[in-house]
Amino acid sequence: MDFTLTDEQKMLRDTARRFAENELAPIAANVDLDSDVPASVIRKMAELGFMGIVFPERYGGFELGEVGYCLVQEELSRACASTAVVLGGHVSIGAMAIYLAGTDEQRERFLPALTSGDRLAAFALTEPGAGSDAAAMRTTAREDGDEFVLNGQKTFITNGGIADVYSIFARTDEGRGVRGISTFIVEQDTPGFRAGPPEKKMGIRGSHTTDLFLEDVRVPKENLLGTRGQGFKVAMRTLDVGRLSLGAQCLGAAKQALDLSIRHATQREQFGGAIARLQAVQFMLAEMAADVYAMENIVYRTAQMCDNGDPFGREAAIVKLFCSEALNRVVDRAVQIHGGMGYMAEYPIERFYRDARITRIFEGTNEIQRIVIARDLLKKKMY
Ligand code: COS
Repeated sequence: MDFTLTDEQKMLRDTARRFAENELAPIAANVDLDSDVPASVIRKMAELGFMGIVFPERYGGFELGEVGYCLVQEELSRACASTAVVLGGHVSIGAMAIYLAGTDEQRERFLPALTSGDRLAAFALTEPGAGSDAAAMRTTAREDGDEFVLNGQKTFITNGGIADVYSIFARTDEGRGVRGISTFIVEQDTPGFRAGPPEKKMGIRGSHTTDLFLEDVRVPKENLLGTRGQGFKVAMRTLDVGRLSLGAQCLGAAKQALDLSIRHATQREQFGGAIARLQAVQFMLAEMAADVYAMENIVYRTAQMCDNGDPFGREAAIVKLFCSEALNRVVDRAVQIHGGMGYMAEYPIERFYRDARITRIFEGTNEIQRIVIARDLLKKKMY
């Protein structure tokens, strides 16, 4: 595997790094405190082209692939997990579902405004009674003349209330199980469609997470994405991509937690010298570095597989599982190395620790990732 970056990829990474260091890091504590990623930050990401990295030029994108997108997610996540999650909800799942499932006409109709960042996207699969068991969804879409009429409730939706365009999954055909689910585009101002208030969360507080309510929401048939009955597969294919780039978010946060820990260990003095001279601290730093190195390798290897058009569903689940567990180990050790200071909200490590916890849950719990991995192994009867 060749991990050398092209000049374009290096430029993209450097742009993301400068933006993260100069514009995100200084406000990240306030983003958390105010539970809001400012609209100006989202606009700036759009100006820098982050919304279109992964999509083809013909839809207004830059065609820099998942590798390019992961580089950006990694850099943003070093500074502000909430901002990375807003971008992820928009690119990796919201707009991605339209790209993966849409016809050419639908892609042309919706993607340019999303790749430019003029409009923000969200992905709505989860329901109060359908979390890990996504196929148990009860939201319905009934055909009525030239329209579909949607009714139901979605929950825990990233970018809820601030997105303009929602990829929504609903049951079109009762009694057909996973083959009775379809994907629809619902625009924010459609009558009968509304978002609930933002949830109060342990971490990633700056990203908005809301319920969505659909009461006789009428959408034209042209808003049925791709083929009727294929919605569950659309959701699963989209989540493959989302899980991969979530690995890049974990990687960025872990690298930053490690760097902060190295700095603290070399500056903090106890028992007559820097705590970095103590083997107990060195062992923690070494374990953290081993996790970061492994994360970096599996994220970019899998991103390359995705860009090459190779199947990568099992690998994406491994990336999600490993990187989220590794990040949680890393931030736990980072708090330990920082001691009392690691527990205080005054220092960024406390926020990194809270922000990390969700990565083991969203985009499919790690228990679900284990199921995806094991099923694939058993289906193929080999590694
Ligand atoms: N790509 C394409 N198709 C896929 C797929 C993938 N990654 N994964 C599954 N499918 C297909 C299967 O091939 C099957 O199609 P056929 O019936 O034609 O063979 C269909 O989808 C149903 O798959 P399966 O039988 O595995 O469905 P299950 O109901 O058992 O559910 C899990 C599978 C548990 C893996 C799924 O419900 C899941 O991922 N749940 C977690 C949901 C989630 O991640 N939520 C996060 C919130 S959104 S941010």
